[in-house]
Amino acid sequence: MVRSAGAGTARASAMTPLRVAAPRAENFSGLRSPAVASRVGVWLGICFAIAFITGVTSHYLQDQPTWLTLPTRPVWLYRVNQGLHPAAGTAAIPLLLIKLWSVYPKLFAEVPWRRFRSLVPHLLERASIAVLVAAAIFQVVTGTLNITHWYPWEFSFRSTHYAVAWIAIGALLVHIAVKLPVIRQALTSPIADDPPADDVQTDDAHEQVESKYDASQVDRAPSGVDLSRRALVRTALVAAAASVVATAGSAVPLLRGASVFGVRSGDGPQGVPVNKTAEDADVVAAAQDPGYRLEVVDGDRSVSLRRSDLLALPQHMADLPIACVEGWSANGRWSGVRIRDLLDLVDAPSHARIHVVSLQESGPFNDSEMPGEFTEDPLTLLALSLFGEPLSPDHGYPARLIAPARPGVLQTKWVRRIEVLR
Ligand SMILES: Nc1nc2c(c(=O)[nH]1)N[C@H]1C(S)=C(S)[C@@H](COP(=O)(O)O)O[C@H]1N2
Ligand SMILES: [Mo]
Repeated sequence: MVRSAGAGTARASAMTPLRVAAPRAENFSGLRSPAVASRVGVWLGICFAIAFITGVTSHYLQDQPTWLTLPTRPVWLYRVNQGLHPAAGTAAIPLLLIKLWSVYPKLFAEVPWRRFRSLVPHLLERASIAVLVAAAIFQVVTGTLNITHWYPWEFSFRSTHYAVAWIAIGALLVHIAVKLPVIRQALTSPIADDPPADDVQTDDAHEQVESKYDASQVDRAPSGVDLSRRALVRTALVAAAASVVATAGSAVPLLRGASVFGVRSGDGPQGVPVNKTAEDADVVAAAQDPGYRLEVVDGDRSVSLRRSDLLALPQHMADLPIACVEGWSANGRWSGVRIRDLLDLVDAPSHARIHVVSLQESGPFNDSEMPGEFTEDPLTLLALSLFGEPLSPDHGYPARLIAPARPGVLQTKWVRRIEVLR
């Protein structure tokens, strides 16, 4: 919108005919301000808090330390946790870009070299922000690439992403503590009434700017193009919401049609996505072998069962999701034998912890452990079928583990051995 010279208020300009003008660099400079940085920062902080809490939760649910009794209800616990985690990280991407854009001139702020008392806090603040920005970028980049299964690095994704999360959250808390006075001031005054950040170099300068500053000039751009801070913050939030909608269909069936960047949503045999196919896992022949036997072992007691023996045991049904650590998830209607019933065949004690081994010979997820709270649960099955049909090879034929509220990586496919741990 172009405003004729001297048009006083936004209301007046709204009545002038629309003409298109490209924004110029100086149109943006008034948009940079603590007002924008802290409002976008609040939302960014919320995203990082959600990503951190769900990330740490996922870490413990996957690690299953023996000192922790894990929840087995609600059955969708991990599905929701792991749907939120990448959604929060994805929403953070546009917010982070706008936040960095709005504060980067501070990089060029004057360093108070001669005033030692200001110098030390100044440099410490710069260092903490450098750590925060580096850690934040590292987290969204590695997280996004992990979802797409692209690993252009040597390090372990999971342990590095986890370690850097603590660095990021620590640096974020330091940043919030240091900035609290500025944040409080910026959030409690109207968005337009804040001096542009470009002019603010030191705290002393801040005061000078404020005194000579005319707030009414700032919520609109100086030379004609109508860009307001309010619109910028709104745009940041819309962009964040759009990124969530574009990806969250992997976990939220209602959004599937809209999720153009969603990975593995609803495709795959039997309507459930697959990360590792039978072919990738090199189990095609072993899974179809008529000599297949499931071994259940507790010390020197053991049983060996064909698939037909498993089908002859009492069958139970469970509606449980597969929820991958990458964020995609899907419900399945599984049926098969209760793990507890299998453990009874070898007189395993109640709440036995077990080790489950796949026909798959190599790969990080070819075995898993299951703590007692899951082995005792009536919904924990050695599944033989999905939606009323025998498991497809990609979903773990002849038999796979399925238990409530658990990360997908622990739902071992192509199970050949269940061993009680002592
Ligand atoms: N043996 C074996 N089981 C496995 C895996 C694997 O690579 N090998 N992948 C796991 C992961 S990461 C997930 S998310 C689920 C996916 O199950 P689905 O392919 O039936 O959807 O299987 C799990 N079980
Ligand atoms: Mo997974």
